[in-house]
Amino acid sequence: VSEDKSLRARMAQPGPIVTIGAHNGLSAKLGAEAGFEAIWASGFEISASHGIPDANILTMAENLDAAKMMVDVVDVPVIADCDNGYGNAINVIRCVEAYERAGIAAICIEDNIFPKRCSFYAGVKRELASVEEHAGKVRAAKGAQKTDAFAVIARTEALIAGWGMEEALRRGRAYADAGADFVLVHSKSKTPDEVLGFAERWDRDVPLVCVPTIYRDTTVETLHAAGFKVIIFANHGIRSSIKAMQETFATLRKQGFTGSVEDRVVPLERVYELIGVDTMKSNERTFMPAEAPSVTAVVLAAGASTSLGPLVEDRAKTMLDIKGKSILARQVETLNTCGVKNIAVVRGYKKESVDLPNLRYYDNDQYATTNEVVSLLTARKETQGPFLMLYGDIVFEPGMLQKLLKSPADITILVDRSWNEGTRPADARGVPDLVKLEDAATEAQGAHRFVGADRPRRVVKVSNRLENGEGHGEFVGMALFSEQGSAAFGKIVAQLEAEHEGPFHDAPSLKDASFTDLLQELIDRGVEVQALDVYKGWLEVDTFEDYQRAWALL
Ligand code: SPV
Ligand code: MG
Repeated sequence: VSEDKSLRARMAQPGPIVTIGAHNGLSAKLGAEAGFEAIWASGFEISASHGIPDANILTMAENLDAAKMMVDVVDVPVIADCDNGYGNAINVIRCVEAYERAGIAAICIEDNIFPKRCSFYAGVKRELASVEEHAGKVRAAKGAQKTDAFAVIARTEALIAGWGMEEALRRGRAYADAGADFVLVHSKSKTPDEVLGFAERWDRDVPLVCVPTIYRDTTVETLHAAGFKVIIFANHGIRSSIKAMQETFATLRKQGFTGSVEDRVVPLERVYELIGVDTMKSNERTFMPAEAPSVTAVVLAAGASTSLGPLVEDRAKTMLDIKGKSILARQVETLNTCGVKNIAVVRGYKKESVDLPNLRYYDNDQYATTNEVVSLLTARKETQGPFLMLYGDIVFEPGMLQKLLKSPADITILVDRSWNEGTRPADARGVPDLVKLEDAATEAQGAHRFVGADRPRRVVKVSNRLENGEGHGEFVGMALFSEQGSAAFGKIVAQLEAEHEGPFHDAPSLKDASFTDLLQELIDRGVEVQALDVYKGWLEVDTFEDYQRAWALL
């Protein structure tokens, strides 16, 4: 027992040690918070909290577990009610060893025979151990403790059993003489006369303990003045909680809505405070890897498709149905699965058809005369922090997105290294956005089969005008911007808007620019853009043939 949790240390100080009964960690915490000097791990409360009588039905181990819960969460001494020591002197020895090891300040053992009955139950068999036997248990307990800080309270039930004052005093003295640190005299008289009378005749140096449950109008001051050092309010915690729960439950049952009991219950925050959620949070911050800031997805879905004909007569391309689900619905599902919950969609062509729930919408009403960069800037608000740019007409495997989201780089794009394997017939594909990488093995060297390594590579060029053989892969239409990446993006875009005139990379002007033109601008201005390899697993629905392939693939 540490010094501050020791009852013996506290005993040397003046004034009463007012103790509150508890049955678990939470009730012990409330007791300590209310300012009680010690916690009484009450057999009455612990049994009641298990829903069973206080009659040595619970084992020592169960009582010890409850007491340990208390020791673990309070800084005041915990006094454990150990009934009759769970058996004879031999049981008492093990009891002391176990409780002292657990950090309990003191145990209390009473002279009931095993199995005991709660002192207050009327009409139950009540037998006391002989004074010699109980004094022997007290000696056993004192002999078993390892440290001076530990204390043993010997309790006599002589008054409870109706054996009279003389017997109570005889027993109290015998236990004090056997080495008890305190003597508890228990009474169920409605007046304090018995315990006050006992105290008056007490002729040992050993301090006294009482439990004023039935003589309920006697104050701590009176009892302390009479000679009681420790005063135990043994069971008022659990009794008040029974009353509170009963009333709350009855109201809830009747009213059928939780607001009906809001004024009877503590706010959730009070529970969090009691159990130390703040400490847990700060420990999370200190000891656990920081979570990546949450990413917002911006889906570019404004453009009108020229080559899908009647399929997109009444809807935006992103709303094309593939096996019962639109492209956008599939994207949202995958984004959510990967933990991306903030999703913004830029609409344009047939914007009213894009109406999935829980998304934020931005409209590029100039979609017919502008391109991706303008669309992206329509949702500028969403690009202030980490964001993920996504074309609205791609379907892809979740693994690709997972891989991209893990990238530590400031700007990362996914590049399909299988693009030139002929999986997309030349006549069916649009003009692909090709990506040229630094240090990448070229197709000519036959090394592209070894791609897919997780090592990111720097993008040198991205364009739909790269010659065959010059590009190493195809831009998949997904790009991730970190906090820094989005800051660089924002700064450069602002400059471009203010100053740029004339052609812009592959586009005749900034307003006609695609996302890849913007990427090239970032690269040309020295911003590093990294590529992560993927190998198939996605497709862009641009033509009728793409659409057919999507049906076949999914
Ligand atoms: C207890 O709290 O379990 C006690 C005190 O032993 S009393 O219930 O009053 O006996
Ligand atoms: Mg008890």
